[in-house]
Amino acid sequence: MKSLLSITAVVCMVLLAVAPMASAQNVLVNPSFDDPPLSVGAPPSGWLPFGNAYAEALNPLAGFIPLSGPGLCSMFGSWTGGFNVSGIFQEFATSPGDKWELSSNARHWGGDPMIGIGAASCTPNCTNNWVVQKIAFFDAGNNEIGAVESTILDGTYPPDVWHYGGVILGVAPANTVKVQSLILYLQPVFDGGAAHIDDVLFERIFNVPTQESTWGQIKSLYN
Ligand SMILES: [Ca+2]
Repeated sequence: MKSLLSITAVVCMVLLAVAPMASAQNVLVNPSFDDPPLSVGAPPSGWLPFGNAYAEALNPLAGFIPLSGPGLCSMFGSWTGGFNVSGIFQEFATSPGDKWELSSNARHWGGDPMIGIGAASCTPNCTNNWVVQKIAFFDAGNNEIGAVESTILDGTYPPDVWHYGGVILGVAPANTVKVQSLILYLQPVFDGGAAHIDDVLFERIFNVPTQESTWGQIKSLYN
């Protein structure tokens, strides 16, 4: 028969073994766009930008009101006349089955607003701009093999306030070697308006054992 001391020790070991793995943490560099340089035309430090996407410092006269810290990311269309995309992303190694969550915050300024769906300029053919947060998975050939995304801003969102975009979850499909977290500004034609982004959270989610399975392992020590 096991001594009480040894059982206690084993139970403690089991509890440690089944405790949640290291809690998920934000893997993004400069997730709040507060790292320098914060100047007109500067790319957001730590991010890979394309099209029109820039770090901006607090400047109420230009509509730059960060959600937190001294900076934010501002993005807008490229005005090419055809469908175009501006944005920012960061990428990380990952494996099939890995779970990733992304959330972000977006705002547009009343002095340079995006146009709402249903506005006069939206008829008969709506060409309004919108912004999405996106998780994309890639194989070794750099082919996008899976993605999830959600709209975080368009002209129907009230201006001059921050909007939390909610959380999206992506699970890496077979053959995944890389994941990207992206914020994308989509401009179908010529509509204007800038989107401001702040406080992006991208984290790998680890499975946490259920209470039932934990208790089951502890009970097994006494059988
Ligand atoms: Ca910030």
